[in-house]
Amino acid sequence: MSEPCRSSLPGPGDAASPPFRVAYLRPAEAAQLAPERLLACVHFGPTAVPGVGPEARAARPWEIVVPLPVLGDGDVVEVWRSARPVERMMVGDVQLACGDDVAFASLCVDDSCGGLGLETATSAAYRALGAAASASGFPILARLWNFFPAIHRMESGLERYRAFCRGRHLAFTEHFAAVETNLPAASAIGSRNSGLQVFGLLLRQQGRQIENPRQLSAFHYPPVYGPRSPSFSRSIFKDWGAAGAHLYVSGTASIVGHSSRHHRDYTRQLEETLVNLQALLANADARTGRAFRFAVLRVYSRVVAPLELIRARIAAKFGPETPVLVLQGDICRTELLLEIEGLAISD
Ligand code: 3EB
Repeated sequence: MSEPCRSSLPGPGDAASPPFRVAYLRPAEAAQLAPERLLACVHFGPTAVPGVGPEARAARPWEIVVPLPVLGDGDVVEVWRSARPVERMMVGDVQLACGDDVAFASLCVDDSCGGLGLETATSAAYRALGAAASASGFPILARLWNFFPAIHRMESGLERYRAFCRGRHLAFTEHFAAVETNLPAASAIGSRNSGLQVFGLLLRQQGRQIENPRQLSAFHYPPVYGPRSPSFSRSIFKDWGAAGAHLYVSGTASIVGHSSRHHRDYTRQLEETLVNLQALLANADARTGRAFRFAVLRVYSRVVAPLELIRARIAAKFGPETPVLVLQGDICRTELLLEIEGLAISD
């Protein structure tokens, strides 16, 4: 991204503004922003917020660091800006920034939960998140990111991603009377940092779950992929009235039905993933009467990526103006080489 997109930052007093907007900025640009309206600044690339030591860090609770390498570009900050000033609070271990209609929640826990394992750590993290969401008046989990190390390593006889899915499923089962209709859009990525990091968007009022017609819903995956299916929706639609609408699009890979396609073929996996994203957007358009386009796209690549190919294919499918961030991170199935997620908007 040679020209970070700043056009989608809201102007003050704009009645038709959605409650927040998201843009990719350079660290130096993000550092200039007044904190009052910052829901979150997610730093990609570095292992620490540049120029901010541990003590100053505590004074800047909106800063989140995801130390996945940024491919083909310098460090990038994803800025989540509220249309209104935010109120910050801690509920248990969960840091919250609350606007009028949306809140941003984040927590980072020991991914071994003091030796009990990732499954226990995950259910504890999701219990804390559910409790904080309810207590803050933003009970809807709309869009969540999950990062933890060694996603494929075996732990107590189960791959860690599958242990994570089991812990998340348990917490959702306890928290929601009906799980399948309350699942957030999500991404789950293998990282290099320690700890289980969970963060994302909470809402006061429920959005609408929209699944992908080319893919079996992940929460219906058969047991061959693990003892508990992954608890997420393919996307969540949120209508902001005169200010337009958002579609929060989960990490999407080269999966058709429930099967991974094109093992070891990067180009074909990329193409299948883009067709999946197109099908999801078309389904959202059909169901909501909107015309969605991607405001930001993020690619997670297991290997150092063919950047020219990725940018060219995304430009061809979704327009040359679409901001794209490419990160190196591990995807939840070993045969999958990449995954793409995004935020789509409509007027
Ligand atoms: C897939 O479609 C790819 O476990 O939260 C994508 C997005 C994937 C989210 C999750 C997993 C998750 O199954 C993997």
